[in-house]
Amino acid sequence: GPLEEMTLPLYFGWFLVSAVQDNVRCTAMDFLKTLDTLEVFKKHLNEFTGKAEKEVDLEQYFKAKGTLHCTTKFCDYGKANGAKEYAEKQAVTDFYGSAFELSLSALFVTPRTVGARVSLTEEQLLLWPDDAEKEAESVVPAAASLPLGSRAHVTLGCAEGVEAVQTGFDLLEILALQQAGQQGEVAEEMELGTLAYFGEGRWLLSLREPMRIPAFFSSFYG
Ligand code: 2AM
Repeated sequence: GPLEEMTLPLYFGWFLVSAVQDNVRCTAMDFLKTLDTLEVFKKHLNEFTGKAEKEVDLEQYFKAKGTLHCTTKFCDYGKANGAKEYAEKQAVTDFYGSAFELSLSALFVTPRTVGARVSLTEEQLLLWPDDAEKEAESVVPAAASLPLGSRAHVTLGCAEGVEAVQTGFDLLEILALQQAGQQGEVAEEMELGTLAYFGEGRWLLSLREPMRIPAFFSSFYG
């Protein structure tokens, strides 16, 4: 009946401890503030605005999307493929409510989304669905050939009208380019790390020091 169907959440994931959410948000905001002042960014500004020489305030351009988390499995209250199987996985039931440390290893920006790449440990990969990358294949054809966990990220903001699910696709696109041998054009050495440009408005800041963030594995019902 309807009650049974409601027992599965909208999604499972790691939820950043609220005390560090502001930290991560501030780091991202500082990055955006710096990015849109860089000459190398301005040179490619039309990829964001559609027009040459217009200014863009990236902090306004991206809208926040609620509580910061790294989705492991989008269940859509049970309607998504494999939702029930995921919820019943041994690791999922064992680790439900447990504390983890997430490693945020890069920040990325595209005309659609801004996010943080999460580099998962072997233990964290136990909670990662086997088909998370393959599921993105229709959007990012090379996704299925990327290592497990490649899609792991925290959505930090989306452009007007863009859904959060896009953030993972944007990350996979950049990683697929890297896998194909494109290391991106080194654009700037920043305090936080090295900024590389991958064309079509795609920017990746590899952090010198990954951010280690406490997070709880849990679920969100909405
Ligand atoms: P996100 O993981 O990129 O932030 C609620 O919409 C949450 O589920 C968001 O965090 C969103 O994206 C994620 N989400 C929505 N649809 C999804 C899908 N089809 N596959 C994976 N994650 C999805």
